[in-house]
Amino acid sequence: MTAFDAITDQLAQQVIEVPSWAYGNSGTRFRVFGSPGTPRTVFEKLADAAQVNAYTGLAPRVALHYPWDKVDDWKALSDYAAEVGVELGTVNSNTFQDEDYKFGSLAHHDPAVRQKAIDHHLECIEIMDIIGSTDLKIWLADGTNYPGQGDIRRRQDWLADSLAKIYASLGAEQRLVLEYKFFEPAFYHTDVPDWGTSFAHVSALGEKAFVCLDTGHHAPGTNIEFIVAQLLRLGKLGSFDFNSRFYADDDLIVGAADPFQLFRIMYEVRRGGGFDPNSGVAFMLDQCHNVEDKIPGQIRSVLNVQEMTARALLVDTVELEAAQTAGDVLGASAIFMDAFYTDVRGDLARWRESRGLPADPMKAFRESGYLAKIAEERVGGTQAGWGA
Ligand code: PSV
Ligand code: MN
Ligand code: MN
Repeated sequence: MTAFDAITDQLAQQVIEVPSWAYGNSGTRFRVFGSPGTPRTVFEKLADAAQVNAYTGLAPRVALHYPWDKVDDWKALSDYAAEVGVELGTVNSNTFQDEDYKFGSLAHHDPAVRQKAIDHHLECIEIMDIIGSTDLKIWLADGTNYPGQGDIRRRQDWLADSLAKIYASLGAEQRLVLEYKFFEPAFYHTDVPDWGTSFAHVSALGEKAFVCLDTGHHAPGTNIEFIVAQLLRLGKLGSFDFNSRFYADDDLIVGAADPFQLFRIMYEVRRGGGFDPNSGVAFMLDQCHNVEDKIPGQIRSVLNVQEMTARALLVDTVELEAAQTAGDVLGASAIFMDAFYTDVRGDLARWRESRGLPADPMKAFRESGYLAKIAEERVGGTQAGWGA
C-alpha cells in the first residue's frame, strides 16, 4: 500500500460547498465583464454548480445568498437541486445592500433598523426550513468610517441582542455561523472584525453558534492556520469561506496566490480533526471570477482544495512528532515540507478514474461543450441576482 492509498478513504469523504454567486458575472468597481451563458435564474446557477460536482465528485452542495437568490417556490428549487445532483447548503443573509443599512444592520443604533435586520434573518431561517439547510451564515457590513462616528461599545451590546433574537429562532438541527472581517465596507472599525469578537458572540449564544473563517478577511501576514488550530481546539470552527488574495479581500481562486498557506491550513484542519465528517466544519468557497470562466474557475478551486488536502494528509505525523519532541527543528521542518512538495496530481488522476470520474476534470469539462451550449441557449433575460 502506498502512502497515497492510505489517504484515499479520507479524500473520498471530502465535501466542498460552492457559492451560487460564483456563477454570475462579477467585477470590481471599475467594470463588470460579462460572459456568454451567464445564469439568468437561480435554477441556472444550480445547473452550472452541478457541473462542478459532476466532473470532480467534490462539490455536492451549493450555498445560497438571500435575496440575491430568490424564488417563489423554495421547495421546487430544492427539488431541482436534487434532480441535477446537488443539494442546497448554507443560506447567507444580506444586510449590506439596503438603504436602511447605511449605518449598520444588527448593530445599528436605531432599534427599528435592527428589527428589520433581525426579521430578514428570520426569513432566511424560514427558507432554510423549507430547503432543509442547516447553516445560517451572517456576515455584517456594519461598522464606522471615522473615530467618534458611532459608539463602538454599545454597538457590541446591540449586536449581541440582535444575534440572540435570531439564535432563538433556530431549529434543533440548525446552526448560526458568524463571519468576521477587519475592514470593508467600513474602514475605521467593523463590528465583527476578528475571530476573537466572533468567538465571544457565538460563545455567548450557545452550542449551535460557530465562527466562519474567510481566508481573505485578515490583515496581511496573519497566521491563519493558528486561528484554525485555536478554533478547532475550542470546538467553534463552523465553516470556511475559501479564497485567496494578494492584497485585500481579493476573492481569487483558493490556493492560487499562496498554495503553501492553503496546505498549512489543511494540515491544522487535519490535526484538529476537522476532516472528520462529524466535526461540523463546512468547507465553502467564497470567490468571484471576474475575468476567468466561472465553472472552470470553480473546478480549479475545488481541485486546489483537494490537492492541498491530499498533501496535508501525507504529512507523516508519527515522524513529525518524534522530530518535534526531540527538538529536531530542521528535521521536523523537512518532514512537513516533504509532504508539501509531494506532487499528488498523478495519484489523484488515477484515483479519480478508478471512481468513474475524469482523470483531468478541467480538460473533460472543456471538451464537454457545456460552455458553448449555455452561451447558445441562454439568450434574453438578465443575469440572476448578484451584488458586491
Ligand atoms: C464579505 O466580504 C463576504 O466575504 C461575505 O461572506 C459575503 O457574504 C460574501 O463576501 C459575498 O459578498
Ligand atoms: Mn466570505
Ligand atoms: Mn469577503
